[in-house]
Amino acid sequence: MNNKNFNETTITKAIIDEFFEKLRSSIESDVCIVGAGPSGLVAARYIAERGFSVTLFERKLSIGGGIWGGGMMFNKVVVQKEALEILEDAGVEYKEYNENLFVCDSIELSSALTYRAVKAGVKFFNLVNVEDVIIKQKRVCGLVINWYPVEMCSLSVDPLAISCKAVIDATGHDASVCSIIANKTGKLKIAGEKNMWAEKAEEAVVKYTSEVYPGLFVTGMSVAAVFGLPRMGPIFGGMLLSGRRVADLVCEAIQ
Ligand code: 48F
Repeated sequence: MNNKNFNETTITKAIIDEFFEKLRSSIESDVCIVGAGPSGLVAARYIAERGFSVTLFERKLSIGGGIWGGGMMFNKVVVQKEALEILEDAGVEYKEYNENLFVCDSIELSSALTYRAVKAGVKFFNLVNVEDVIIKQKRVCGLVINWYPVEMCSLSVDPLAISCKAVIDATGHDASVCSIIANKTGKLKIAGEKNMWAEKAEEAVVKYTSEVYPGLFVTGMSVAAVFGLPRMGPIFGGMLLSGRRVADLVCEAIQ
């Protein structure tokens, strides 16, 4: 039996055709987000829902960043009251622990945030590492990308470049994109995250979510790294609220 509509090479062509169409349509987008943790996923969804094209790069195989592991691999996620609206908007169920704190399942949260972002039209590229930015006229206007396994294996392979109107650093504790700019331009300072103080950190991470260099916005734990805020540990409301806030700021800036 030889069915040309259903054989190995046709399956291969289907993957290649569809992947390259997605890649080609992402060479120029409105917003690029680096990092698919809670803050990046929330930002991606809310920006895409407002009609902007959003491309998200995640260097790991899985999407979700630090959500999966909950706290110390106990896969439950704690969220404060202020962020419940975002859980509800994603269709995530939660349980009241006390009048301030609520608990949801980390697997459900990670999957739901990812699903909502996909359905909003966000284009995801996993296994892709952002290794540099493009700066023109003192403004970030694109990213330099390569396969993460290239970096893991220290291969000498040149990257590719893509352009956008705004970049969001949602890379968590690393603040990868901000660090690149700090190292190469000296125009941004990374203060470094401080010791744990959950309540203070949760408030501050939302307050300091902002544009830190023309064209570059920061959200989530990267905010704590850049501004020297305390870490908050395994509570995720601040990450969700920071993602929603950066979405507002970026949409306002590029409209
Ligand atoms: O760390 P991560 O989940 O970021 P977040 O949104 O959330 C932090 C919480 O998970 C947790 C916490 C809660 O209170 O403190 O830690 O700030 O996700 C960041 C993602 O960015 C990816 C990394 O693999 C992770 O999945 N990432 C980091 N650098 C790069 C990158 C890079 N250069 N290119 C692509 N992806």
